[in-house]
Amino acid sequence: RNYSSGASPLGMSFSLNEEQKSIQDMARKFTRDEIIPVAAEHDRTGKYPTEIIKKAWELGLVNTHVEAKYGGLDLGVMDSAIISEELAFGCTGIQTAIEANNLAEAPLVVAGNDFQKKKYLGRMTEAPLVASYGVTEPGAGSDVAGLRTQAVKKSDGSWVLNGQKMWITNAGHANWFFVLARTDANANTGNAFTGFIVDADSAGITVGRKEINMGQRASDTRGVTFEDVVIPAENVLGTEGKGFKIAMNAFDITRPLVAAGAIGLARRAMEEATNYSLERKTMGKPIFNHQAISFMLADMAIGIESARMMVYRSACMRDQGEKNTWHASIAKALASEVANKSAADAVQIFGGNGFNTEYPVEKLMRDAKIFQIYEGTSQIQRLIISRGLADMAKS
Ligand code: CS8
Ligand code: FAD
Repeated sequence: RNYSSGASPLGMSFSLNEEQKSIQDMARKFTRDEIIPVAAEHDRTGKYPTEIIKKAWELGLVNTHVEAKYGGLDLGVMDSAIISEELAFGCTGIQTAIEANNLAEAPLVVAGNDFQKKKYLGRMTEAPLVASYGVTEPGAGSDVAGLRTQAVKKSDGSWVLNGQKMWITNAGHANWFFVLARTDANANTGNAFTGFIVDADSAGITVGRKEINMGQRASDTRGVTFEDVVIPAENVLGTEGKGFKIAMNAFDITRPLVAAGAIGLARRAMEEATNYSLERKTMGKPIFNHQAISFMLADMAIGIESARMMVYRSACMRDQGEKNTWHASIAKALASEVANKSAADAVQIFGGNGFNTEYPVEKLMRDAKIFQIYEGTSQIQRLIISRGLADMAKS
């Protein structure tokens, strides 16, 4: 056979290319030098990582998927996943603040027109701004079709937005919001909602207090109220009525990235626990030499390596233009569970020290929990996965 076209003789490659290796090196170095030294302080104070975001932005580690013609690096989901894992190794609170930009931008990547991309993605590459993705509400999180924020079209084509969003990451610092609102009371889900780009300085927007969360405390989460906010017609994203599908399609990009973040956290737990267990002695030997301990570490490696394969698979599928919703849900459900088990076991391996804030693993355990909740809970991922099974059985 002739493989001169560049195709792998095995049909599949498990190696990063040279560009991806250098992206990984850069993100790893940035995490080591800029995130790890300040992570505990941001966790303790809840201070938003403005300076870190600025430095990451200067290196191109933020807004990774913005196209070159709008000033971005035009990286793929796979490239972005490599960055997410590395940043998350340092602090998933800081990584979530950075990642939330990718989420806010994803609906524009999916459905934005040239004018919208130039204006709203372009400005993200001109200055270290942040943006937010506003879908969840106090009364509807998993059930996106149940959201109640409403937008009504006026005779001049502009829209008036009313409603309340909840748990919106970056809301206290956002320059603009992606907002999903009901625009047709009677249509089915696929036609009832419209996506809007809303400038954060529009009259009628009230941003709530920073929520005090269990973990990822560097990240900024708030409620946002929209009261008679006027949105120009040019800020309707894609086709009127098709917002639900745009919002869902955005998750096909970001769920692999969130899963990659969970893997970064799990890898940190594994490395911290391995190092500790090689040093700490009981019954005359390092605790690593008690099989009950080393097998917990082996289980972390099993989880991390398998979950990373699903992240890479779902990310590459998206980059190759294949529908990846089902695979992204598997990656997200698996990686978030691996992160939680690895962090809890790392605390166990550290013993009493694991329960104390002087050591890094209690933070990992608090930070891990949200991975099973945001970007679709573990139950919602299983809903998507099981529905997929039924569809496959019927086809
Ligand atoms: O409601 C859906 C769901 O996914 N729920 C979970 C919500 C969620 O994940 N929220 C996360 C909010 S953001 C967040 O947490 C940020 S965390 C902080 C930042 C971190 C850093 C990034 C559901 C339960 C899966 C679906 O609900 P249903 O109401 O049952 O709708 P469906 O019948 O499945 O679909 C309705 C129509 O939409 C189409 N659809 C569904 N999925 C997709 C995708 N792409 C395109 N279109 C889609 N993925 C579906 O085909 C239906 O269209 P029809 O034409 O009607 O057939
Ligand atoms: P609910 O939907 O009320 O679910 C409660 C429980 O019921 C969960 O265990 C759930 O899995 C389960 N459940 C619900 N429906 C089903 C079902 N059909 N079958 C089985 N079990 C079910 N949202 C945004 O839009 N933008 C953001 O930037 C954002 N950032 C967030 C940051 C943080 C720190 C947090 C906490 C949340 C964030 N969210 C964001 C919201 C997040 O996506 C939702 O909290 C999540 O989707 C769950 O929704 P809910 O909280 O309303 O829980």
